[in-house]
Amino acid sequence: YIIFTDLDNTLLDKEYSYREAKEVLRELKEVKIPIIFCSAKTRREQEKIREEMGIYHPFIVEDGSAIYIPRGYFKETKGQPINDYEVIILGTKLENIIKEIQNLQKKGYKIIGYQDMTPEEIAQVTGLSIHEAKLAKDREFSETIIEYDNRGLEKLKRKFNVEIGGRFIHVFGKGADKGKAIKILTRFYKEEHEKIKTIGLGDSYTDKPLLKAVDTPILVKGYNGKWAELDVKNLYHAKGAGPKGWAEAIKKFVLKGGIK
Ligand code: 2M8
Ligand code: MG
Ligand code: MG
Repeated sequence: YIIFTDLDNTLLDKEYSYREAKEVLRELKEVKIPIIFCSAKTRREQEKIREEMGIYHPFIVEDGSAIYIPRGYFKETKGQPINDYEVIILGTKLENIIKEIQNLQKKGYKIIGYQDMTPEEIAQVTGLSIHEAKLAKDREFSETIIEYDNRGLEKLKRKFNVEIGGRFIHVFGKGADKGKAIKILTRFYKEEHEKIKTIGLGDSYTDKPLLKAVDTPILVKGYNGKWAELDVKNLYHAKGAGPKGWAEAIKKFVLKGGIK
């Protein structure tokens, strides 16, 4: 198995902790099963989480806008070499999005995103620490919108993908797609290992393409006690919310009934 997972409210709980999945993560590392983050979070946010968890597999950032592959991870070079990574970009640059937002702001539409806010303000609305808020503000391919009017959003939709994330509105390039990024990575793994099966875990509407792109799709419960309503074939509904449901499903499908 390889595991594709969303982060916020899936592997991380509403306080951004993965405590409830820690044991299962340890076990997965022991059996060397790749865990691939696929999230709205930025490269820098995910790098911090990778360090904390000790996970060094490829990862998908900003709602499928780019795939970061550690250099030399696959036998062949897969993307554009940038620093320690080979990078495949599906989305658009942040500056293109900001240009359009500023253009609409000048015309009187209300659109307020992270780039209009200080790290302190971002920390306030998200519950991230100020350091984490800086990492979230340091975006490359998408903007997170906190306040808006619907007419402004409609205008933005003409040029970009505009979706409701966990709590906020995410604006990213039309070419970006969590599902497409997963399919590309799955192909790379299959070039090297014939019998790869994929499992995907998510909590919200933006995870639909992620869940559709894997063999075994898992939906964890939200913190409102409910599952998001998603039309995905063979969707397994984990009983727990966030990392609790994550651990439960991984034990059932990947570790086959328990941990050592
Ligand atoms: C934003 O993403 C979340 C999860 O989808 C949301 O919209 O609720 C992004 O800005 C992400 O980069 C950030 O870490 C997160 C913080 O809650 O908010
Ligand atoms: Mg989520
Ligand atoms: Mg997410």
